[in-house]
Amino acid sequence: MTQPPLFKALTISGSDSSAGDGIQADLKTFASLGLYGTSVVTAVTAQNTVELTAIAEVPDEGVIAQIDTVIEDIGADAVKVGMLSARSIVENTADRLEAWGIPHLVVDPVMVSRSGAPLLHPNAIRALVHELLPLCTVITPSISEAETLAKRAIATPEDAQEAAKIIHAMGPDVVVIKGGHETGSMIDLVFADNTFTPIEGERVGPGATHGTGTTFSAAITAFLAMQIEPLEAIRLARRYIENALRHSYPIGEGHLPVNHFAPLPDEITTAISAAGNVR
Ligand code: PXL
Repeated sequence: MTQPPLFKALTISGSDSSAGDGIQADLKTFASLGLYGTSVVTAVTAQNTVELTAIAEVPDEGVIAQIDTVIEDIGADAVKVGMLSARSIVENTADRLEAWGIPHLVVDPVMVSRSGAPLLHPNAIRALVHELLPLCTVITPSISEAETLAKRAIATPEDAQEAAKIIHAMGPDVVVIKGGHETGSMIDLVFADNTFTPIEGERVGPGATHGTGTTFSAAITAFLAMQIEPLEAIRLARRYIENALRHSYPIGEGHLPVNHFAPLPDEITTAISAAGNVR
């Protein structure tokens, strides 16, 4: 009997002790979409739904060993990078991913946590742009992250288009500037193949926001691992995060964690079956 494919996705990111964000959100997303998820921890954060109280970075040798050990044996159909914290972690991650030749790389250029704590040292941004972005398939900045990367303010849709072009020129095949965290428009702007595609989202909330950006980029990674085309992967990931937000857990005193295991919309189960994944 031949086995159907079991797709694998790797996340390289920080641990969130409240399990709504970071590595834990990534692994829950991968599992709920039927993938085998693996993880490389870059930093251990002490977090709850209200605040982030401490960060302990994993030493460089530890990060390198985790990447090499997982990929050598298990491999990865797609990789996601989230919280990298230090410049040396950015440099080593880029070096190892380049050496292994990853098929799809999603970069979520997280810079501050939901509660406002720094997740990337300012001196690491250059390394992110020059070493990681040339390897990147899809990058998912928020508006403020896009402003930092493109070094220009975004006040209008035209500004966002300009920023997307600037970031695209740094290497990623597809740039998604997320509208979700801002008030007003909920439109994600996608730039790929010289074309802008707005992806309309439903605004869910307020209140449930712990882990939204992380879960969105993890879901894109999962769909890319299933060999789904980037634009469709982004559209499906939008549906996935909306559904997870709608069913968020009433936990803690702060931002509610999204529910990764909410029953999936038919559109998503159909896409997973069509991709041939086993769930
Ligand atoms: O809000 C993003 C975030 C928060 N905390 C941890 C993370 C990330 C994103 O990757 O890793 C630990």
